[in-house]
Amino acid sequence: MDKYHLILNTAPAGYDQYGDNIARGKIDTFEYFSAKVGNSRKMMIYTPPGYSDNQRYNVLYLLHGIGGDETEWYHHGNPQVILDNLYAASKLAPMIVVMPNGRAMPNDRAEGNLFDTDKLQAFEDFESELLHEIIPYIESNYWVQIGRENRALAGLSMGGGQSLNIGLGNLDHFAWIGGFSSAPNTKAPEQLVPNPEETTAKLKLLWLSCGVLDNLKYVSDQTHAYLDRQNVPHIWYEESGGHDWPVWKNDLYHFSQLIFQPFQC
Ligand code: FER
Repeated sequence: MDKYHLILNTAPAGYDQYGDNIARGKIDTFEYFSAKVGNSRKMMIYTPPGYSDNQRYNVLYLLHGIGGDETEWYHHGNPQVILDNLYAASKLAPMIVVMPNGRAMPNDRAEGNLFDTDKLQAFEDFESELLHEIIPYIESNYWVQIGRENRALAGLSMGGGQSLNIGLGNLDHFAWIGGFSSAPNTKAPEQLVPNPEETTAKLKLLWLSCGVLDNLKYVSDQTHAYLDRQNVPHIWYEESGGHDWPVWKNDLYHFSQLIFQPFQC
């Protein structure tokens, strides 16, 4: 058994079902003008039950895959249901969840050939929009705490690769990072973590997960193997399933409970 392998139970039945008689958060769409892209863009934002200016919230930036846009988590993952249920069970630290569009280009819809060079480049270009426009927008419009330990970045597939690339490349911005079934846009491990000691000192959580039936699992395997060799603490969660929503919903269920609080596994 390698050092950082984690066995977690799959989320319990009902975790993604609308709970009766529980407090609910809100999920809405916000439009903003992106100077980077040069037009109006959208993101979805979940605020938790009881969201108010009585406290300051952490922020999870949650990214979609190559076939999606800012609505993908909402349409396929029901994050607001999963998170409402976890709040009702007192399992989460207070956080808002921001679901931006990770394809930073004028037509940011998931249409045409999703592997076109300009579309793949737009997933790279998103880094500067996230750091210089989206985060400042959120921090000036929501009751949030500002600082690396109050920001998490996670995503699925293409968004998993973005989270690892952007998160590990900007540890002054993020302390909690998750790659779910990360795609081949993930940088080579030596580029992701060129200085293992520095990364280890700054990280609060690095999470890697992938379904055992996923054809892209080699990406996570090689990232995990390097982190293991370099003694960089991380969670490595191999779960049942393929490149699909039951896996990513299960990842959100677990990852959301680990961030912004003392390690509880
Ligand atoms: C690839 C295969 C899959 C790739 C990206 C993906 C950039 C993304 C999949 C997804 O987001 O679901 O070769 O290269």
